[in-house]
Amino acid sequence: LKGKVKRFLNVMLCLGIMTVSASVARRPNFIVILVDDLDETQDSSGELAMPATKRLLRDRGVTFTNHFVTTPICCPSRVSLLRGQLGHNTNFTDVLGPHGGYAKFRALDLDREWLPTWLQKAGYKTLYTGKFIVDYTIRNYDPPPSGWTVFDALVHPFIFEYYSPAFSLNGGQPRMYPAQYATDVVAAKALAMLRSAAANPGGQPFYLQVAPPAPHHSMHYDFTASGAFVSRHWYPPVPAARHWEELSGAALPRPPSFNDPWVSGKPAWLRALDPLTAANVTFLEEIHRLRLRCMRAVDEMVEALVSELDSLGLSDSTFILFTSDNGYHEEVHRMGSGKTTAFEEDLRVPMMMAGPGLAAGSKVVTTTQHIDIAPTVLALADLPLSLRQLDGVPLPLAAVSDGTLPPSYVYGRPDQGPLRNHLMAEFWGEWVEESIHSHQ
Ligand SMILES: *[C@@H]1O[C@H](CO)[C@@H](O)[C@H](O)[C@H]1NC(C)=O
Ligand SMILES: *[C@@H]1O[C@H](CO)[C@@H](O)[C@H](O)[C@H]1NC(C)=O
Ligand SMILES: [Ca+2]
Repeated sequence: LKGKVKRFLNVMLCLGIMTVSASVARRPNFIVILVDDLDETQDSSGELAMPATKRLLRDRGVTFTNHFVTTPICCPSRVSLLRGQLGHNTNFTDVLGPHGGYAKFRALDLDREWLPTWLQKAGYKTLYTGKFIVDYTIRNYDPPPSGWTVFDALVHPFIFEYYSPAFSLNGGQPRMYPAQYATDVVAAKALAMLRSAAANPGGQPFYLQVAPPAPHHSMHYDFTASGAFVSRHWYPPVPAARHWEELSGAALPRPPSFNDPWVSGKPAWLRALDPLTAANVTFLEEIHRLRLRCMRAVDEMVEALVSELDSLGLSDSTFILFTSDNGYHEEVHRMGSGKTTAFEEDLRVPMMMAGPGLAAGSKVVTTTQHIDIAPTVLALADLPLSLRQLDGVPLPLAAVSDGTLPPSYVYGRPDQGPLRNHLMAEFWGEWVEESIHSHQ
């Protein structure tokens, strides 16, 4: 293809009709797939549940083997990712108000300076579908966050209803998809967005973020007749009917921290936990299998997106990333299932990236974090990184590149040095046990 482009440009030059815009390389496209609560340490993101994702992203691209979130819970993590900024600097530190929630997001104007806005100013089409933040609801959906050409997001209280999700398109009246499977609805929307971006006669590049709510627990809410909140309930995640019987032999790994027998020297809240019973473990293993089965539909979605990219001829000009908003723990350190702790299970997440110039099957071992994703997108799009709010640095791609990354692509910043050997993680709020034994 490169040869063809060169020949075409030569012909244009000979004809003397080379225009200025033709001499500027087209900026790359991006697809960022952000799943919900997928761990890296407990085998939920492995070959078993996601064979296509591994084949299409790991084998064709780069795996980041030490990638961590900065805040191990969804909403702060999602906002940090899109602003390239740590939670104590966004000051968006929780799921709901007063320290998080959509009202606080709006009050802090967090969508004035963030990745979609920067990309949009540079001529990108910016597309979003799936879960944005938990507190984007059937009441506050309008106005939607700014910066998106199309914003089609799940709305609370239907975000974790796997079989009847509801979405608001560009701040419009929420629409429910009764009996349809959430991940499949997100996949269909993402594919439609991809096709329409590809068909764009203006040739604008695009940034597409796809955020299925899997494999998060299912949640149901009770309200009074007048709409006041009464209570919320956690239930196990719900796989698509076609995957219900799969992976019945899958088991949780048993690391040394499994049902930790040595809790002395651990934090007081952890010492206060009883050891898990055999019944607890049986239950948690079943949750694990349900999580894996939920990832089967995500795997199909990834495969459909990549094969659509291939057939649209966009694989050579599109970077595709796969990661999760936080990790997850089950039955380690005596905990049941959940996230938000400072344990590695909750902080470490899968991170794969494929695209033009990235060596197939390569690995980056340097410590990287979600705050590095926005700077990476900016650098690959050849946009300035001078924004003061960026706490992250572009991902270290030089060693895994075939030399065709933009010349301006530099890992790190002069004031921070190239190599990071630490990670930063912070969390404010309450630790919640998500198992069915803890209805409250
Ligand atoms: C951060 O938000 C909290 C409320 O969640 C507020 O009390 C505090 O003043 C804010 N901090 C800054 C620096 O704005
Ligand atoms: C373990 O089972 C006991 C008894 O049913 C229950 O009280 C406890 O909450 C369970 N622990 C977890 C982590 O699920
Ligand atoms: Ca999450």
